[in-house]
Amino acid sequence: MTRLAYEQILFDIQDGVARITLNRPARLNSFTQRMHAELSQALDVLEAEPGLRGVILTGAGRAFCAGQDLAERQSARDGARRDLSEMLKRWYRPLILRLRALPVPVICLMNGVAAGAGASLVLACDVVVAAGSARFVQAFSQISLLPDAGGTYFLPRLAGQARAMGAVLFGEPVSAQQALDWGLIWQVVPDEALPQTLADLARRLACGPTRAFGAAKQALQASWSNTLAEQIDLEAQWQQSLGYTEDYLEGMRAFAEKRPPAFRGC
Ligand code: T3D
Repeated sequence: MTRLAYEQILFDIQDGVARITLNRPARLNSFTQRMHAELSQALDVLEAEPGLRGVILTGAGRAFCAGQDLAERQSARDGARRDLSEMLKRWYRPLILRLRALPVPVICLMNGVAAGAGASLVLACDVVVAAGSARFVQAFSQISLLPDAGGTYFLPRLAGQARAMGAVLFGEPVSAQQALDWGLIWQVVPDEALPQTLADLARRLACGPTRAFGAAKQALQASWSNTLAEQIDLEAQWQQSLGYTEDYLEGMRAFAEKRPPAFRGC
């Protein structure tokens, strides 16, 4: 398969932590087919990376992501109608499912506005830290669509049905503080603290108990559809496996020696 040069994303891995930056700032990092292809290629790399310890996803410039690039949709101008499910099946579905399935935390550093499928992408991440000026816009109803890329799955589960319906139908922006209050995100930080926050998050992932993080991610996802009994059984299975890891032994030693643990992610 031909490898693409990364033009619409920035992608690197340092100390086992991958950083993906959506990089079309003039178009608010909206999704094109090209960006999807590059993201897909980056995910191929991540899925094959045995030393991966976490992923941080962010956007270049003032926006995180404005959803689908509407300039790629010419139907209003040329009158042609298109099957919108094609893009969703080909690109958005695998993007969301692959990020959810990665065995390491995916952290979204939401540096600015997230609209349409960009908002759904944020909600698919395991942890979201937003800049104080960031906002969610459920832009879909403005162009007579419904939320996609998992938006109708994540929104009611995280915010509750009433807030999800209000936000989706009326499309009013949801500020970072409101998103925090609604339970959509984990933290809000001042805009000027974003570079330091990125560095801190990368360090915490690089030094974290990667296997335990991955197990927690998968168990918390499974809890949305499991019964209590199934969930307790799943916890026992994961705990059995984690109990044999080097990092568990290191954690126990560090506790006994009254020092911080030095996890190696194995
Ligand atoms: O089609 C399918 O395949 C189905 C899948 C659908 C998935 C979807 O995501 S549908 C939803 C698509 N997204 C939107 O409808 C959002 C459109 N954008 C906005 O509502 C606003 O731009 C924002 C609320 C995101 C930000 O507003 P603001 O005032 O901060 O910025 P702006 O001035 O509107 O935008 C700045 C520039 O970015 C502007 O270009 P210009 O005038 O400077 O040349 C604007 O046209 C451009 N831009 C913003 N969003 C998009 C975009 N260009 C292309 N596609 C966009 N989505």
